[in-house]
Amino acid sequence: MALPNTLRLHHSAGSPNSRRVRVFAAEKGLDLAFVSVDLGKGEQRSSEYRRINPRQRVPTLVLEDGTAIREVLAIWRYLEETHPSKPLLGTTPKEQALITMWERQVELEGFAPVMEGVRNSMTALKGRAIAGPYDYEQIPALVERSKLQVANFLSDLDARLEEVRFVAGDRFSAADITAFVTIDFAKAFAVSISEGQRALARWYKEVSGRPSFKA
Ligand SMILES: N[C@@H](CCC(=O)N[C@@H](CS)C(=O)NCC(=O)O)C(=O)O
Repeated sequence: MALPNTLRLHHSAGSPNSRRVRVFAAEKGLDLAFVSVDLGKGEQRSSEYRRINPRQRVPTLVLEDGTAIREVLAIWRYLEETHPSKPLLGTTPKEQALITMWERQVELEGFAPVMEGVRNSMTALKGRAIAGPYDYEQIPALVERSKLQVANFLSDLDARLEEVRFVAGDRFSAADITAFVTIDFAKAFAVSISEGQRALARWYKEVSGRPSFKA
């Protein structure tokens, strides 16, 4: 469904959180107007962007009336409610609860540790270990723990995918989006699917064939 692109998504090409929204929108066939925020140049901290998002992070979805919605989960919820066809957050109460449960598990046990590891190790992020309005020094000791958490996450996900086709069950959902983005993001952190993780490799191959993941 191509809609007039009156919804503006402020995003960054290299930001995994932005990608979670771009893929979600692409799955639904939504034609958003993309506004690029260059994180390397610190555009998220400019006074112009702070007027849109005082938390100085991407992504932010700006509606026709100027309302700014930040936080991936809030943006997803808005897009799902306003464009319910091709549901990604579930339709029945049970399905919605299970997708939320799996998506949160993936975010907390996979995505967040990758983010923590990357932010505490990259030279370019020195003094910026946590995204947002405040500066925090890196804690290098966290990096090894993050790698361990990510390895455990991949192993748990492999076991889950031995039982089901997609992360939350038999249908593709937002939980798959976060899981896939996490695994791609983890490559920057030198952690990837290992040889014996066949179910995870099968799922990754299937999901990577979806055109939305080019977004
Ligand atoms: N909880 C936020 C996280 C957003 C976030 O951390 N975005 C990162 C990019 S992936 C960011 O804006 N970083 C800016 C910075 O590092 O200064 C969400 O769900 O949108």
